[in-house]
Amino acid sequence: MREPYDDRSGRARTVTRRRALGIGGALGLVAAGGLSASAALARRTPFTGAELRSAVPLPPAFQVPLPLPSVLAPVSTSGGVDRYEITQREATVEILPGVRTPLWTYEGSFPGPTIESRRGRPVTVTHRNDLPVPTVVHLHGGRTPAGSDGYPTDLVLPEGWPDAVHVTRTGPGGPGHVMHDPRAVVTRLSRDYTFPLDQRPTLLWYHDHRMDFTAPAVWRGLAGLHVVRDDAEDSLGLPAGRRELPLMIVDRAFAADGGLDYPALDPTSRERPGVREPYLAGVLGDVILVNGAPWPVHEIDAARYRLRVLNASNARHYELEAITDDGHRLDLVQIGADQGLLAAPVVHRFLPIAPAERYDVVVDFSGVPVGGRVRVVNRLGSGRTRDVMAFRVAREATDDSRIPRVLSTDLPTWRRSDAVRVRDLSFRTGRMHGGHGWLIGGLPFDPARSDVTTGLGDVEVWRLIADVHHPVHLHLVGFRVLSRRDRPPLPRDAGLKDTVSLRPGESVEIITRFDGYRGRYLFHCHNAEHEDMGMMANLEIV
Ligand SMILES: [Cu+2]
Repeated sequence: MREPYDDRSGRARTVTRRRALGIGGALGLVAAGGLSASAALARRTPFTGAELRSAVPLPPAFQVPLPLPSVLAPVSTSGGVDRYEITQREATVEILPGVRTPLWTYEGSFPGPTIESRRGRPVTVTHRNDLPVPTVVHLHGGRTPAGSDGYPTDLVLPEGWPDAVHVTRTGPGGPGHVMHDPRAVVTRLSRDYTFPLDQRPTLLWYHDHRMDFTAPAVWRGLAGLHVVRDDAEDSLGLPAGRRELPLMIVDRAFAADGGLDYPALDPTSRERPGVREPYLAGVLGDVILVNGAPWPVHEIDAARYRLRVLNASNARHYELEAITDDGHRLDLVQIGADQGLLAAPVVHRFLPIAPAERYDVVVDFSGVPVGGRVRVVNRLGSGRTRDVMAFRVAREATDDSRIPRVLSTDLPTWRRSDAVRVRDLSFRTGRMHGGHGWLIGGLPFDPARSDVTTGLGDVEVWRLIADVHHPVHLHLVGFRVLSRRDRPPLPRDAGLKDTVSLRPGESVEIITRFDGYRGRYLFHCHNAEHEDMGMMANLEIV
């Protein structure tokens, strides 16, 4: 196992351990020894969570072609608004060759169809829920009015779902904990989500965000991409067309019947949330899927490619590197972060990516001989989870793309002195409703409680501190990383972020301005199991 830490040197310290520590041990230590001991322990673990083992034969790596998610056609473009319709429904899909896997999908596919949009041109998506459970859609990274942001209790109930059940919660600690949210706006069968998309161009993604059941719903397939573009970005000359590839990376595990395995306490996701004990810290799978295909391969030109990478995994972290078959490592030239283009490119030899983070990178394959292969590997994986995908260079090609030295000039330049408030927020394990939970500031999520209230337009500094890995995500606003471990941010913290990866024991300071819309939003850990087990809080903008 390696200790992933310093990506500035490009060298990770290598430590040998008998085995990865289970979270039971790690959590016990958190309870017994507090943060510092758990941090010392967990710093050696490359992940937070426990891995499921698939019960079907797995295909060899780099055989299945990389799928590219289809782009959804609008049903109407009149009145200055693009209108789309998406049906959420069960579908059976062949993910592993020869294996039929039932999924919950957007429009029958995993990933769901991609929505392509332009900055400032509103999009309305009518989601129809034909699934057996309530759903909620959140556009991750979208600057969206609160009514369309997918608050976890703003449910879309399926036909036949009883009216009263959606406000009753049976917590992981047992039945009887009732949570009522009088502000919830519940609809039946369908809901229109309106996205103004008045924001920097970037790769967003939409996924389920239902109270207590986000993790199993996303695991079953409720995730898709949404790209925002504008003229300024189009004019940069970056690799485009078929040389721009979205890469949605997830891990999954497969049960003996071909279905996705998931350690839910309630496999129907109807009443009882939570997962079995060994998986409380996060569910990891032993199969890596890119755009829904296991360890795929993609044929390319010997040219530059723009790779728009999203880690849509529930809990797995990656440190991606691109290695040729003769062991040569290709530079990953980062041009964008979660919330769009950087000011200038940042060159990485490998790139850590936490759940929900996106990195926009350009890789130059022109030096790879025709017939050569470049593997994308995860330095944090082991065995089969070390491989992610491969590119096979199929042909020589001309390439008139470029990476400008100046990518954007519109990044916010908030200074510490602009902040009207500084908040301390801890992300730690603890007790919730008599059972295990994940807490922010010592409290599990409660829709009825006010956690953070801020004024529209206020600049704030948040000091975040973690026990184990927690990727922290703010709805509505992008932020900049001010410091990490009281030191300057790392190269990968560049640009405008909406999710920041906290390593075990780490503190990170972020700065943002709460603008756009008033209303009730959220911030939370994007380890989906942590999120379902309490690690969410209200962000009220007044
Ligand atoms: Cu977390």
